[in-house]
Amino acid sequence: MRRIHIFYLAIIGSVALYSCGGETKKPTAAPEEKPKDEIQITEAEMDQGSAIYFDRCAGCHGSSRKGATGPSLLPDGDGKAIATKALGAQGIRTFIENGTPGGMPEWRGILTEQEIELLTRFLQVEPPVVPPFGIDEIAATWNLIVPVEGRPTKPVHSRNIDNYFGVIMRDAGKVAVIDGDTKEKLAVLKTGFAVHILRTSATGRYIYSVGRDGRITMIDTYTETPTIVAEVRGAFDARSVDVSKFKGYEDKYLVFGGYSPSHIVIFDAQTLEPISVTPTAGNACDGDKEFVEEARVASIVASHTDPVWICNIKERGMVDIVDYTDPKNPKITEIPSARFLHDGGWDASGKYFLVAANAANKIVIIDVPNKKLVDIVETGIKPHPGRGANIKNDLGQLWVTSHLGENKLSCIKTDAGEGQWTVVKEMKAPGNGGGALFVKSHPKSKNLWVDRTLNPDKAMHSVVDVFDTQTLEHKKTITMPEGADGRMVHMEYNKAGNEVWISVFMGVNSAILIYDDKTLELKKSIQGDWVQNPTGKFNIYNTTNDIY
Ligand code: DHE
Repeated sequence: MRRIHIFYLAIIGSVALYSCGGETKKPTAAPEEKPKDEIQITEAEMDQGSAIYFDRCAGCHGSSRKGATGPSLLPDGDGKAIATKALGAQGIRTFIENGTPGGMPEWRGILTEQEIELLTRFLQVEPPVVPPFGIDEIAATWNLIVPVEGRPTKPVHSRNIDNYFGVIMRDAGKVAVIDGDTKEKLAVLKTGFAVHILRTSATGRYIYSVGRDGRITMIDTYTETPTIVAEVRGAFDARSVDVSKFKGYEDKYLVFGGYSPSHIVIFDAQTLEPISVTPTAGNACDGDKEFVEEARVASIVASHTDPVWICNIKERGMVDIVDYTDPKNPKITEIPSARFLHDGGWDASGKYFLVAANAANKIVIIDVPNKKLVDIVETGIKPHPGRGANIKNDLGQLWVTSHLGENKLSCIKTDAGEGQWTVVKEMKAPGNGGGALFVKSHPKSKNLWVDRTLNPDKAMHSVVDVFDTQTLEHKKTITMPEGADGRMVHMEYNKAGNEVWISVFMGVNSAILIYDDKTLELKKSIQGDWVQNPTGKFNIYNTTNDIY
């Protein structure tokens, strides 16, 4: 086994083993002489390089650097992408500093000079190996802080839980719970490293967070102030989680998708005790041509119409429909689609799931009750919808996606009639370039909001654009107020659908901005030392009921 990643070490409590050359070596006091052309990197630098890579690069290039949305980054190449040793330090630096038109952000100004220099060496040596992390290792991390019988049976306060917002403070590894009615901060809870998304239980009582360290944290909203009642780690690296929402299974099971190791884990949703682990490695969607070991679980959604979750297996391009009626032995129906599956959401009927196959520039449409592929539709360069937005106008019921790789919003008609499952309208925001990550709307609103977070131009990434859902014309570009600084990211409506909450992150002054959805004027800016790099915001009612 080669050197083990610092994050893996933290969990398995192992001894650091390290060799760039491929053999197992224990670090010794006297460093070996290395040939002149061999990359010089110390063990401490390998650890730091792993940490930076894990945090910034693994999402697109794969935990084991074998490539996904971005190309592989292996010293000797993989036959598809250029070898990092051949690219050399200067070549690697050029990509890191400038990004690519295909959607890789420019990291100059985000990573320090020391971090960039280190990555240019780290990427030229062999990547670390992922140690096993199965049900026993998962169970060993399980921490039931408040057993079910120790929890209140109904809310012990009179607040409106439906309008609570869970807000991710990414770099702080915290989740803030804010009362959406009063805008008061109720709790700021230590969760996991770089929390990625939140989901709420079918009853709306619990909030579950999942972080880049694969840690799930369960928050109870019935207590006076929201409290952490259980936690567990499902993998070394993860992005998604959801709960059982079908009638009769409310708040019963939780599903977790591992990036590394790549597997689906089912937990008891009341306690987070692990029930089963199913590895996701297998053949890619285009037949038996390629066996994919690192088959990461990207977006997950829970069906309201059937006892199933939809788990998207990124590198394999497989949509897995996971039947949870027997959670120890879940029955999985695999639907081959396109690569690389990333983010997606429900159409307005809640019957069809639409997911971005970002490397193919396509949206995959699945008929969930009938467990079959409806269509695969070309939209634009690297679609990135988040969960998408459902709007209705003269063209019919539409599901909208934004794009990372170009300035385009695509509206796919989802209701029956002429043009169903085709792009019936495309829009552009003012200015050049893509970089959009999320779109959002609400059934009670006539607005469609889109961010441009990863656009390299500050004038673009510090604003969001609003379109009229009826005319599909651009209405307004919203700039952030004085005192806030950073990139605008991710919109979320309140329960009533008359306010939009937006995060300002990656800058000097983080903020949560609340806009009036009618006047498009700023109502409130939430700032303070507890507001640290906020990213996703999840209104309890909207998240529980998949309103977007
Ligand atoms: Fe995300 C959703 C993966 C970068 C903020 N992100 C998702 C989902 C996946 C994913 C698979 C869908 C979850 C679901 O619906 O079940 N994201 C990844 C990556 O692999 C990637 C590209 C790189 C990485 O290393 O993580 C990445 N994401 C980012 C960011 O840089 C963002 C802006 C800030 C951050 O957390 O680092 C970011 N991603 C989000 C948010 C959502 C999300 C806020 C949920 C959107 C929603 O409304 O559901």
